[in-house]
Amino acid sequence: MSALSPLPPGPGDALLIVDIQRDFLPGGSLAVPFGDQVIEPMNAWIGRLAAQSLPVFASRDWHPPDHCSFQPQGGVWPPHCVADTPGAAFDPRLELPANVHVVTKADTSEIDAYSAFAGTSLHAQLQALGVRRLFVGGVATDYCVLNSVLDARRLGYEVVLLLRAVRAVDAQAGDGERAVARMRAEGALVCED
Ligand code: VGL
Ligand code: ZN
Repeated sequence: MSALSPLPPGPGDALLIVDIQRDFLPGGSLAVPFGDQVIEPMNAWIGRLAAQSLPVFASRDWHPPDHCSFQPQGGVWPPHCVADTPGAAFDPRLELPANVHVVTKADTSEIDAYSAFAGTSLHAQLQALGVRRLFVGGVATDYCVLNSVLDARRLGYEVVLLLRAVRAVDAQAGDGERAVARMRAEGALVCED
C-alpha cells in the first residue's frame, strides 16, 4: 500500500457523495439523525473539487416498491428511496455540478446493496478517469458510507473520509464511531475539515 498523498485535492482525485437523498434526511422515511448537517460541508467539498474540474460522483439508493430490504417484504428498513419518488431525489440543497456522475444502486427487488460499488459501474468509471483517491462523505456512516469505503480500499483506492460530511443511523449507540474506526483500520484517512 502506498503512502497517502497530501490532503489538498488534485489530479487523480474524485469526490464520492453517498446517498444524500431526501428519505435519509430529517423528514424522510428513513431519516438519519442530523443528516441534513452534511449538506453544508459537502457543498464546500463540491466547490473545492469542481474548482479544479475534478470528477464528482453521487450515489443513490434506488429501490423498487417491493424491495427486499423493506419491512413489508421481511426486511429491516421502512420503505425508502423508491425509484422515481420524491423521497429518492437528491436533497435540493445539495449543489451538485451539472456534470455529476450519478451512480444508481440496489435497483432490483431481490438484492440489497449498501456499497456504491456493488453491482454498479463505479469502479470502471473511476478507472477510465484515472482516479486513484476518493474523498467520501454522505449517509449513512454505518451503512452505505462504510461499505463503499471498504470496497474502495479493497479495490486499491486511497480514501479520505470527510468526517464533517457524514452522519450515522446509530441503530445501536456507537455504530457510527465503530464504523469510522473500521474505515481507519482499513487505511482510510480521516479528514476533520
Ligand atoms: C442505507 C439503509 C438502507 C444507506 C441504504 O444509504 O446508508 N441505509 N439503505
Ligand atoms: Zn436502501
